[in-house]
Amino acid sequence: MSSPCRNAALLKWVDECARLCRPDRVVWCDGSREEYDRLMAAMTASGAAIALKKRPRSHLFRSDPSDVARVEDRTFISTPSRVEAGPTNNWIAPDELKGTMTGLYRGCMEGRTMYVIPFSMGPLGSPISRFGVEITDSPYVVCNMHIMTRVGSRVLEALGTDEEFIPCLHSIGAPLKPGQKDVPWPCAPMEQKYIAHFPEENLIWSYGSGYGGNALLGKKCLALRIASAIARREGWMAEHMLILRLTSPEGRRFHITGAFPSACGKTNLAMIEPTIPGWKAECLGDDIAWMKIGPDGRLYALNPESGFFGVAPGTSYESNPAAMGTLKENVIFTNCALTDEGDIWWEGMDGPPPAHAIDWKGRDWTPASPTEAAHPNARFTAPAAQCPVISPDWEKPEGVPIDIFIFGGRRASVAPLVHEAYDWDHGVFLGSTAASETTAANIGAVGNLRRDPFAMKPFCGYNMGDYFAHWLAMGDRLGKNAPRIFYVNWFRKSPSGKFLWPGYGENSRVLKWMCERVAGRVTGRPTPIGILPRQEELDLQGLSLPHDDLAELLRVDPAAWKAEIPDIQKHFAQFGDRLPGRLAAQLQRLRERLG
Ligand code: GTP
Ligand code: SPV
Ligand code: MN
Repeated sequence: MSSPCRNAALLKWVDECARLCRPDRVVWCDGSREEYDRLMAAMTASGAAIALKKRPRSHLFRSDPSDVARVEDRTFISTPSRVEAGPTNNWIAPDELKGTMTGLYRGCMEGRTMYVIPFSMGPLGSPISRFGVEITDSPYVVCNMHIMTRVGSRVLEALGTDEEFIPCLHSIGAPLKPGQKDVPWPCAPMEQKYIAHFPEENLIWSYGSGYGGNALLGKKCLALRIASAIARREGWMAEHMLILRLTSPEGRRFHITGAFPSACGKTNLAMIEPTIPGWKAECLGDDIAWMKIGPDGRLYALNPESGFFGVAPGTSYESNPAAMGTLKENVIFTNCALTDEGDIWWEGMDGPPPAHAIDWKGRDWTPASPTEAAHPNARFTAPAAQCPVISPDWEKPEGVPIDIFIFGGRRASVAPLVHEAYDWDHGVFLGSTAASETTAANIGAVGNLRRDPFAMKPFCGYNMGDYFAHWLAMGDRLGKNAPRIFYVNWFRKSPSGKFLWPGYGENSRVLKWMCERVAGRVTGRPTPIGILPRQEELDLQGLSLPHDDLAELLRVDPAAWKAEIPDIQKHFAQFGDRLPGRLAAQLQRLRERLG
């Protein structure tokens, strides 16, 4: 094994992993275009990938039908004591989990290649960035990492002889016996899948899945679960947030981050094309924000990723033209349908559905078929730099100063279109009690309302009660520089089940109201749950919205909110003495305001 690496700890770790996993060979990834093309060509030749005739350098993959999304039930925060992981995380003691997983890793790469991927989360040279190294036996993961992170020789150079990195060990868990034929998407059965985090030693071990956040370990594992634990220790924030710059007709810039649960609209809002005249939007990130307090006392946000791993179904020129513009070339599509012309398709794309396609399971499909052509969690992996509305400042090493935080979720009733928190503590209360219907981004039931605090339930690497306290402490440090906090719900439905709000580009109308609140131009109207827009404060010019729908979107029903209180109480109770008293006080104040 010849290696271009001079980092002693990295060499030692790679050697240990190779001895344990016993791959046929070890390859150090250089992150080059040639490497990507070589791996894609090999996967196309083997039948794992399909080269798309209609999109240059783009490929379609079909996963195993059992391996289509994150697996929250198989995701673990392995701290020495259960209480450090907290009530919202699965926990197994580190010794036990390492024992089990070492057993699984033994010989797990036989017949395969072990790839070593040195990567940076955040641009090289940024004080906010961190290095990771992923070891994987999946060439699909290597190509995705090329797009989602900064991979390669420059990182290895920066790692020098002794720079720190976060080790991320991944295996699909499907060794090949001599002569055994491979399948297009090898993976292990559900009960052998483990997505494990050891925050005390900044270590990630993932086994058995090749899909998305289970396998691209820079993303949820490093940039959220491990980074959130580091951020708490070091006094910064790692959040499941988009980053957006909005410029008013007068040229005033507002930087906005938004935390919505998985498949609840971050990518769409991040790439918004405002429908109101004169307002301009630029995208700085669609899934993760790392935020630090700058020398001027403001909070600066940077997207640690370099690509989008976005939900495909529902993406169209109508709903998200910038995403469609991003997808013209150099894209990996996973679990989309294949058209007879050699292009991809999914439900909700512009125009009529194709008369015939091959569905995500590789079967013939027509519009008359009883099942969807694309899996609901079908995704695209595309370079952020290709996005037509990417901000020229998206890789600015120090990030951008945040004015507005948005929380929200998918809720058919109760939560109005928008409300603003009275102050920081109230905003943290809104984030900590956020509720949303579950989506196909996780394997499990879809449409179940659950509390997903700060959209971080699946991604917080430590006790969520302590995470709430960390948010309060950050607010104390930020003081008057703290971003204003809003809560939105694009998903309120009529009794007949229709979305009341048109969403997408029209969400700019709500963003405009937020900016005008920050600029002190509108007063809003106080309600028991927070400040709502007066009807005349929402710019609805050019939008034909039935008056009754608008009234319903802005309605606060005290009875419905009173009915929420026992559930919030139960939600808070699970944190025991880790729940900050300031949040219990906020619940009490909500109760009093509701009368
Ligand atoms: P993750 O990548 O899983 O973290 O998700 P995300 O938050 O980036 O979600 P995304 O923007 O990809 O949206 C997921 C789904 O919500 C898609 O099917 C969208 O079409 C739909 N969606 C997004 N924004 C809106 C909106 O404003 N209104 C409605 N009705 N649907 C929306
Ligand atoms: C999410 O589920 O929030 C995602 C997709 O962004 S994954 O990377 O698979 O977690
Ligand atoms: Mn996400």
